[in-house]
Amino acid sequence: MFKKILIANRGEIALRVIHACRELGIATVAVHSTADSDSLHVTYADEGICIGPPQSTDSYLNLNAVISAAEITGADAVHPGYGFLAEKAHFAEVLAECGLSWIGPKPETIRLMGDKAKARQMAIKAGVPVLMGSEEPLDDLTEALELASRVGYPVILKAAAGGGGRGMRIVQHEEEFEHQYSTAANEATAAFGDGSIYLEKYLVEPRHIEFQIFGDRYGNVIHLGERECSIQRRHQKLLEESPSPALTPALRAEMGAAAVQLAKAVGYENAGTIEFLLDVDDSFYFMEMNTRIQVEHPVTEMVMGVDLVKMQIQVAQGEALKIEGGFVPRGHAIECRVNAEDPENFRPSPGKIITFHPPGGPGVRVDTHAYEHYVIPPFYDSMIAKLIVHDADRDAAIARMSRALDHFVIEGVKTSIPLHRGILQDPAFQAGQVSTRFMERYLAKKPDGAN
Ligand code: MV4
Repeated sequence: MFKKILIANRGEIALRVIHACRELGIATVAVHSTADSDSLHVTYADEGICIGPPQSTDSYLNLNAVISAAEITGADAVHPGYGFLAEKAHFAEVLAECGLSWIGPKPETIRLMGDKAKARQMAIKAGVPVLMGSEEPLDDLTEALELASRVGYPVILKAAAGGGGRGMRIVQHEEEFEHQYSTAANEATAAFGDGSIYLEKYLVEPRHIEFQIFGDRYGNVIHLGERECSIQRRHQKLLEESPSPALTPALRAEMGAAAVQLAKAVGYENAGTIEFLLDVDDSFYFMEMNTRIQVEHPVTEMVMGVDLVKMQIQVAQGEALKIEGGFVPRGHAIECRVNAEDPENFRPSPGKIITFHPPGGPGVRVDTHAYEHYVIPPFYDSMIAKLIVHDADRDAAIARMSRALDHFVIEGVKTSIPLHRGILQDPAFQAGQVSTRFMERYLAKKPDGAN
């Protein structure tokens, strides 16, 4: 059993992990940059240790500094949160060499699923549907052109080392293929040091639906339902909900079984997410797997009545998943990501928070590291809070979220709260008619951003 966990992260997720550790009776070590000395994750942890200057490459991404902090403080395990070192297979390997436990999937699984072309191959092998496209990375223009015409335009070129929207190129017509192909390969080499690209049929207006999966070291794998994540802008999610208004119980069962099948095929341990694209005709296709706890995990926690971070720690300690009785979804949950940014142009709005009154009441949860007089440093992500609500059904959850947003007072910095208010009032959103194109359409209708 773990006695002390080092949290290799900052912000709300570092606090979230501290809450889980405290409830399990496990001591915590916070690491922080010099810009985060006054951060709540440092205050709430049992110990805090500075690991470097503000730039994350010199602190939160500096694996030597993080591992030294774990050794100095006598931690026996590391929780990476999301972002930073969460999907760095090498970091997990070095921890093992130092005799430290890693709260996450096996390094080889992280590496395998981090290669998006290999992940696609694994999905094919596991019998999980993928879009028409290449089974191997493309290595020759003529061959790629031939494949594209067989698949039919539009097609999408994706970097194997990309993911989450990085390193993608859409090709509408054959005439632009050669240009897009060489641009994609060059960009992938420049950005990732790996020019491998693969090709898929491009779906014009899908939904992004992801399944929460969980595995233990005894081969048990379960899914905990899905999250509807179609409301994004520039591949940054803004609002997520569970369940998806698009899924029938039958489709959920089918997609959930596919997700579990793939996770089992790769021997998955700990928390993970299988992302699907859902087409307008209800056909679904594997897109990517994320080998970490995600920002939007609370909507699953609210609907399923579980603590995913505690579960992560328990399975990393060698406990078996508790699956007797199964997991029964209840009601509907929505999460709004509150970013310190200008809702008109989405530019970051760091600085000092003058007033901070989070909402409360039944079915309202606020995951945040912010507080009155907190100074948001300019070096990191602009997300300062996650507002999550739960209620009996989708309409009730929307009403509860609208009320909670109205009662969330933040002064001193600009936030995305007005944008969320606007989204919740949108007729298409209220009808559950969302797709990856939703924000594009919404912002075209409301050029002022919201209100
Ligand atoms: C796609 C797609 C359509 N067809 N692949 C974006 C993030 C990365 N995980 C893959 N992405 C997409 N892949 C095919 N074959 C559309 C997207 C996509 C998208 C996906 C989810 C949420 C928002 C999106 C916005 C634009 C494009």
